[in-house]
Amino acid sequence: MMESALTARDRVGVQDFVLLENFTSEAAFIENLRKRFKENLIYTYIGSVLVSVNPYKDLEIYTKNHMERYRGVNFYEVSPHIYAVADNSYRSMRTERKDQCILISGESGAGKTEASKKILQYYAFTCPASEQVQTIKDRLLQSNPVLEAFGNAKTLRNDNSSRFGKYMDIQFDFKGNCPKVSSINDRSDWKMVRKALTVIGFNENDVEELLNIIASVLHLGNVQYGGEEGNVCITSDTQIKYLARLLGVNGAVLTEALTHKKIIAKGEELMSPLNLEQASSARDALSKAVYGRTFTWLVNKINASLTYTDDSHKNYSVIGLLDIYGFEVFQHNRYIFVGLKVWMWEPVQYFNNKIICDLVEEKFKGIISILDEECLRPGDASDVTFLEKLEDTVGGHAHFVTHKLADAKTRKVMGRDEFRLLHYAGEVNYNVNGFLDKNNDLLFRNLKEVMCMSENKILNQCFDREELSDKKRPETASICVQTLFTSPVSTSGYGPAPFPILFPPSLHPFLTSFSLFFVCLCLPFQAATQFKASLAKLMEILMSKEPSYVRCIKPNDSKQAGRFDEVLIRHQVKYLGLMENLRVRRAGFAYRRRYEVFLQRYKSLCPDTWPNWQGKLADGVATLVKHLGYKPEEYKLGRSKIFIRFPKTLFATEEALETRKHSLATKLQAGWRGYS
Ligand code: AD9
Ligand code: MG
Repeated sequence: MMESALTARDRVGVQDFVLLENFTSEAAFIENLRKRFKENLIYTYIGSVLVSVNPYKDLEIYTKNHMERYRGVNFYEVSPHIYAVADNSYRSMRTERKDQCILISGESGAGKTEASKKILQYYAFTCPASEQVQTIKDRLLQSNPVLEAFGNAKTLRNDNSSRFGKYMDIQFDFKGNCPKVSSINDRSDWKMVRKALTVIGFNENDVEELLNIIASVLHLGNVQYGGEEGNVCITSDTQIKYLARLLGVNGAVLTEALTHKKIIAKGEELMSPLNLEQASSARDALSKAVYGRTFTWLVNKINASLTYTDDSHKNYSVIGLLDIYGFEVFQHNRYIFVGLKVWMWEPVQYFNNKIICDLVEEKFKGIISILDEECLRPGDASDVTFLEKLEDTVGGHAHFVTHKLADAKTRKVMGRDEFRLLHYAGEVNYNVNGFLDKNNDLLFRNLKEVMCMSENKILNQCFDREELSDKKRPETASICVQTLFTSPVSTSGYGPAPFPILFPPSLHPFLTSFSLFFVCLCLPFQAATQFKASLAKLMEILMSKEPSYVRCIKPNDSKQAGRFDEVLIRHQVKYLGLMENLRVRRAGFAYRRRYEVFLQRYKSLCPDTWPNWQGKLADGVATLVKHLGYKPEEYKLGRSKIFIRFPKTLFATEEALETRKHSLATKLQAGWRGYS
C-alpha cells in the first residue's frame, strides 16, 4: 500500500474542486485547473468525478510503479489519477458485487481514447490471468492498434481521431493473486498493426485481402468521370484495372455498374446511364459501403477472437468502458445527421437536453421524421423542399434556425441551403445538399451485385447475396470488445458471443456531444433508426451499472503542450456541466464512504473500535463518529455508507489520523503495546 505520499507539488491548488473556497466562481475553477496544469498536474477531482486536461506530452505518470501505487488505496491518499478511478471501480465491484461502468467524455482530441487505454492497461497489469485468459487479454490489447489503424483518422482536431465509438465489457472473476503481463505498446505503426493482426488471429491471406480492400477505397477516390451528360464514362482504364483486381471483380462489369443504374421497365431489366452527379455519388457510396462493411467485418472478427466464457455459467462481474467520438464542428456537416438520446443520470435539470432530442427525433414532428417523409414523397421532393418543410414544421423551435428565419447577424454566417441546430455544446450548421440522397440507400443494386461476385473472401462476407432479395439493410458496424480479466480459470469452454453495440464509423465528419447528464451520439443518417435501437440497448446496459465519470478537457486547438487556452477551456467547463457538478457535490454530502472502508481507515481513532469492531458495521461507525465529535448535521448514516456533508469534517478526521499514526509510530519505537 502506498504511504501518504502527497508532496507539496501534488498539492498545488486544490486536488478536489470541492475544496475550492470560492466554489461558485468559474474563474476560480479555471484558475485551479491552470495552476495545476502548469505543474503537469493534469488530474483534479470533483468528488469522485475525474477531470483530466490533455497535456499533449508524455508525462512520466503511467509507469508500472504508478500502477502499483494506486492499487487498493483510497482516493484522497494519493494525487488524482485515472488509475485511481480504475482502481476505485474495481474495488467497488469487488466489495459491492455491483457491475460498474466508466464513462469518458469530452470533445474531440480531449483525451478520451488515451484515458480508456490507460484504464485497460491498468487492469491488464493489476489483474491476474490464466494462460488461456492471457491470450484473450493479449488479443484485447492488440485490438486497439488494429481498430485505431482502420477506424481512426487524422482530423484538424485530433491526429488520431476515433471515427467509431467503442464499448467494452471487461469481465472479472475473483480468484488467486495477480501475475504481471508483458509490457503494452500500442504505437500504431504498420509493423505493429501487422503483428497485432496476427495476435488476433489473422493469417497472411486475411491480411492481404484486407489491404486490397483498403487500397481499393483509395483507388476509388481517384476514379474520375468524363464524357457527356447521359453518356458518362470513366476517364482512366488503368484505375479500373487496379480496382477490379483489388476488389476481385470483373472490370467491365464494374465499369458498367459505376456508370449505370439498373431499372425495370415493362417487366424488363434495363441499364440506364447515370449523369455525372449520380455517378460520382454512386462511386462515393461504394467506397463508403466497402470501407464501412469491412470495418464491421473487422470488428466482428475481433469480437469473435475475444469471446470467452467458461461453462460454469457463472455471472462475472463487469466493468464497462465507454469511449466515444468527441464533439466536432466542421465547415460542412452535411454528410451526417444527428441521433440523440437523452440519458438522465440524476433528476437535476441543468440543461434540458430533451428539447434538442425531441427536435431531432420526435415521431412525426422531428427532423428525422420529416426527412423520412420527404424521401417517401413521390414527385418533386428535393433537399430544398425538405428545408422548406423543416421551416414550416419546426421553424418556430428555439434551437432551430435557417437563413430565412435568422436575424441579420446570423444570416451573414449561414448559407441559404443550411439549417442550424443550437446544440448545448455549440451551434452547428448543416448543409441540406445531399440529405435526401444520403437518407436513401444510394448503393445501387447493380453495384451490390458486382460486390457479391467478389473473389475477395472478406468482401464476399460483407456483401451477402441475400441482401439482394431482401430489403433489409446490412449493419453499419458493430463494436463491442469483450474480454475477461480473471484469475486462473478452472473450467473451460466457449459461450455466447458478446453483446454487439452499434457505433457506425464514418469516413466523414460527424458531431457528438456526451455530457454528464445526457448522451448525444451521432451517426451517418442512413443508420439512424438502427443506431437508435442499439443505443437504447447500450443505455440499458449502462444504466444497470454503477457509473464513474472521466471528463476530458482539451487545453488548446493547436495540439500544443503547455498551452492553456482559457476561452476554449471555459467553454468546455460549461458544456461538460462541471460547475453544476461541483455545486451538487457541495450542496449535498461531499463524501460518501462504505462503512467497512470508513471503519477500517479510522478505527484507530476510537478505543471501542480498535483493533476491530465486533458488532454491526453501522453501529461501529456510529460509535466511531460519536467519539470523533461529529455533529448530527455533518453526517448521515445510510444503508451501507456514511455520508459526510462537509469536506472539512473529513479533513479534520484525516488530520487526527495523521497525528495518531505519528504518535503511534513514536510509541511503537519505544516498545509500547495496546491502545492509549
Ligand atoms: V476523438 O473524439 O476520438 O477525436 P479523443 O479520443 O478524446 O478524441 P485522444 O485520446 O485520441 O482524444 O487524444 C488525442 C491526443 O492527445 C493523443 O493522440 C495524444 O497525443 C494526446 N493525449 C491525450 N491524452 C494524453 C495523456 N494523458 N498524456 C499524453 C495525451 N498525451
Ligand atoms: Mg478517441
